[in-house]
Amino acid sequence: MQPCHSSARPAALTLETAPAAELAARPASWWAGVLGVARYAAQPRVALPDVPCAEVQVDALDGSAEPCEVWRGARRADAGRVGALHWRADGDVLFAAQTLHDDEHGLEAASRAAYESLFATLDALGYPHLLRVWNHIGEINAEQDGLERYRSFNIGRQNAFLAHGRGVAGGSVPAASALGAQAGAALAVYALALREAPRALENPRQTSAYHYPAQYGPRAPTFSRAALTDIGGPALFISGTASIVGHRSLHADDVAEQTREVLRNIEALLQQARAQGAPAWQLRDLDCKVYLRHAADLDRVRHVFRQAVGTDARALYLHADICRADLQVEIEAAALCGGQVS
Ligand code: 3EB
Repeated sequence: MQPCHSSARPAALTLETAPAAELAARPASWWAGVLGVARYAAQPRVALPDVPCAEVQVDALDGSAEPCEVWRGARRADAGRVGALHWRADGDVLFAAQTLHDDEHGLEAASRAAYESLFATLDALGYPHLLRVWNHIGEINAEQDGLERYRSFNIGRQNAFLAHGRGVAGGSVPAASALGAQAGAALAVYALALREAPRALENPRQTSAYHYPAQYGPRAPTFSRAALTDIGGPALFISGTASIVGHRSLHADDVAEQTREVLRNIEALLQQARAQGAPAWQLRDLDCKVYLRHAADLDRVRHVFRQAVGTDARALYLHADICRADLQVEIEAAALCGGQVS
């Protein structure tokens, strides 16, 4: 995946996507500036050289073998471990990854524990501001003890925010996504955090997730629709975005139309970012991940996506359940190139 093509001023944070086998051959010097890795493979594999690696147990859909996202900072990074949490940080940005099994005390407790140890570490290291969090939950739509697992996760997550005196609505919540993973997979939480607070964005087409009505679960999800920051250059993180308008899922039986609705939501967020002084990013400037509930939808979704974005669109297609049973597709994005946040 090529980095910025139009950039006077690239962010001091870069994203590269490469197959796991290629990374294994990189020399130690190459790893010095790496903050962390997310590896997408149904089966977790060997550890990387002292770099936090989120093992996300989902399959890639477009033939790429075990794709890995590599986050790189501007300088040589420090690293450490606190229990199950592994972090690396370069003075501006911290990457942290953690997996926790939820079989003993349940998913709500595991979610709360994951976020509590994340917050304790961020506060201690001086990177208190969550920028972007990725969550993967095995059997996310399954019911357990009378509640859908995604809804139990939301309770645990929100309780951790509250226990650490963090706001659960408005400008202080991070961009995020929450997707499924292989049955039996440990809860995987990985995140980017900053020394300075990013700007949270909401989508005027959608009810803020932290204000969703109780029909979607006893506790609302704690995330913003996007987060904008400037770390050497501008960077925008668009949360997992689904076919939701207001708070309702739309086009339940039409994955192509769901994809178009997602793209309208992402366009609306790019517009919000511009209103906040971000560069005039277009869809083609984004690094995307496209999550599909059904592998058989790949061709249909990819066709709509390429029609809208162009054939050189940068997208990784992953097979994962979406957090509402009536959603078939979700897209997230990052813009890391060019311009200036004024
Ligand atoms: C939605 O808009 C779709 O719980 O962290 C998207 C992004 C979704 C993040 C989360 C959930 C989350 O509600 C689902």
